[in-house]
Amino acid sequence: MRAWTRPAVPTIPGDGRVARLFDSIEGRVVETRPDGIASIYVCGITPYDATHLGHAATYLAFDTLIRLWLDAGFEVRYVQNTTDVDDPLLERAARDGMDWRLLAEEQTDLFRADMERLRVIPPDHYVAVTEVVGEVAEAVARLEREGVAYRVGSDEAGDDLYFDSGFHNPAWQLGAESGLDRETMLVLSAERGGDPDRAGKRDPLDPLLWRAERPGDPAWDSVLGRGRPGWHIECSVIALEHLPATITVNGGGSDLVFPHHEFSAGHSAALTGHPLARLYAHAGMVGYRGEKMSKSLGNLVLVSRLASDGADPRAIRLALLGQHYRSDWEWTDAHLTAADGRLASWAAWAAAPADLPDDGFVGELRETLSEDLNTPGAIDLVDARLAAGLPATTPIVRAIDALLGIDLMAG
Ligand code: 5CA
Ligand code: ZN
Repeated sequence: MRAWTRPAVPTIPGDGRVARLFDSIEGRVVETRPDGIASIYVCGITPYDATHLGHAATYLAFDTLIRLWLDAGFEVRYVQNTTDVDDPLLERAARDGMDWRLLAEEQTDLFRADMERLRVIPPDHYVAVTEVVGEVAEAVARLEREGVAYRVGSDEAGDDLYFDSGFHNPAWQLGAESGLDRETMLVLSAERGGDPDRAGKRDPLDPLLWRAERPGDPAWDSVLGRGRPGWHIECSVIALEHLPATITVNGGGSDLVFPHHEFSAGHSAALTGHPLARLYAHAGMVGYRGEKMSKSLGNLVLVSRLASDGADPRAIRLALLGQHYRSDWEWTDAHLTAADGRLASWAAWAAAPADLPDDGFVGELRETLSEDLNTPGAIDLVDARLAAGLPATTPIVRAIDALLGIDLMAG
């Protein structure tokens, strides 16, 4: 599938730094260790109610990581999916009396336009689940042959297939990534698309790999008969299709830690014998009016709405980068007002940059950002430079563009 237009990313003088990042398994900030090529898979949207500020904040976090890797001279390979067939999307389409394909297409278009206006670097491969149904079915069939997937019969349809989360694999163990106890896993599984109460499973936590066709449900012909993919396996298969068996970073929001990332990693380990990723990174949740901003609650602030109300996309970007990616925080209009003021003063300061070599500031910016994507710290550094009456220089203006994605000379 087509992604979106890549923003220009200037090069900056001097050497970039290898980014350090909080790893959910280790529970601490560690060095990202790209193996020559830096590979990353970030979970994409389920295309409805796109693009709210929570989505945008998560993609901006990984955009910052990619910008740091590029600055450090790595070749980056980036893959993102879109969950263009799944229960929540189908439910929304049914609620609105809309064809689910049309809803997915419209919302994916809107998402692309929003990513482009926020100058987010696009993935090299942007893959819809509906493009890989055959590959998913083959992967599930292989897991069944190897005894890691099993069938659960249903009255209304053929057999569904489930993943045996108790299988023995040196590259994966249930709970290693999330660090959660069983009770919490059961609660989250029920809340986030799982079906712990379904009879006939080996373990209530075992996730669905393949759903046999039900009347009125979208389905595809495959080696498993007619049906459609489960949620976690789509990300394992799409990542494996375009990236090495063990990628540098697997990313998404913290609501994906369990069950989604835990099981994507499990499926992937079962298919390859290797861990899915060296490092699992999770962005905090953006809230609005007292709750997590979410499609199910409907407490959304959309990027496209802010833009059509006249917000400069650079100010939206600056407002989101003003919070540390790992914290949970709440959006208010004041964030945008403050970012707008900051953008205006930065742009005035940078209007005629001095053509001087860097005086060490770019190094400080790199060092700050490379320590777990400290974007608020980087913004503070620029603010402090302005407050001190020090000039904007060409290297600094280029660094703000390359690393923070904000082109102060535009607009
Ligand atoms: N399609 C799946 C992933 S395979 C999915 O979770 N889609 S989503 O549309 O619900 O979310 C897209 C991305 O935005 C995910 O990485 C998710 O973790 C993140 N996200 C969702 N809500 C928020 C929020 N309120 N704050 C920050 N990130 C969020
Ligand atoms: Zn995913």
